[in-house]
Amino acid sequence: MRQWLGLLVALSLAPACRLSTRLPIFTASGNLRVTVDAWARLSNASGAVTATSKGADDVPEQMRRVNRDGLPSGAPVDLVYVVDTTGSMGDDINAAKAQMRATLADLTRQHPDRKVGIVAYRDRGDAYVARVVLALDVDERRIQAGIDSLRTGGGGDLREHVYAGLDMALHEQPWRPAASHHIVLIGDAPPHEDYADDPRTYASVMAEAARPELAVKIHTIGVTCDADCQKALAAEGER
Ligand SMILES: [Ca+2]
Repeated sequence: MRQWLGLLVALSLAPACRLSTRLPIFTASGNLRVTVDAWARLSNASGAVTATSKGADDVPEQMRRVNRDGLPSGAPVDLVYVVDTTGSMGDDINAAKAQMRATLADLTRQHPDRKVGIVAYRDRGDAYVARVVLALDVDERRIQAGIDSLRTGGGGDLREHVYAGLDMALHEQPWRPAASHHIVLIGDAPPHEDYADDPRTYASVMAEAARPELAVKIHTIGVTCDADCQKALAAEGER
């Protein structure tokens, strides 16, 4: 039965695969589709950019693509990276670190009045669930140092506490009232939708992001699932 379902979903994805090579490899469990859909659900609501990396080396290019296609020209810009720092994200974050100088230079050229902040998130049971790594800052060295300080670990099950990361960025960053507000979410696993006792949900973050005084666009960069991630996907499919 699972094979038939897998075949059906694979066939339904086939036209999209012809249109774009950026879609990650599809697995028989169907859960990767869950990740892609969860990301699009976050970014489509506000007309933000939905990007998918082809692999770790493609992450910096996708970051620059969001800057090019997702930010308004001629306005002050506040941009907060909300980053999954669980174990499977190591090579993707290293790629972002290595090209952060070029990415920032690119951003500054297009948007001279810009501030950048960073929020890291993991999951329950890890060293932290979410934390502010850098409050919105104009200084290039501090932004680079913030990115360089990101370490990966933990994660446990496949899903991570994406909504805790977004909630922290929305509530605990010093957004400038007159700036255009943007989150760039970078991760490879879908959000936990099963934390019934947690107020941080899809509905809560979307409502907060849409508040007129805040008006934050949530752009997403879905990271291609590496070997560890594939193993976790397969495990979830068997539960
Ligand atoms: Ca997890």
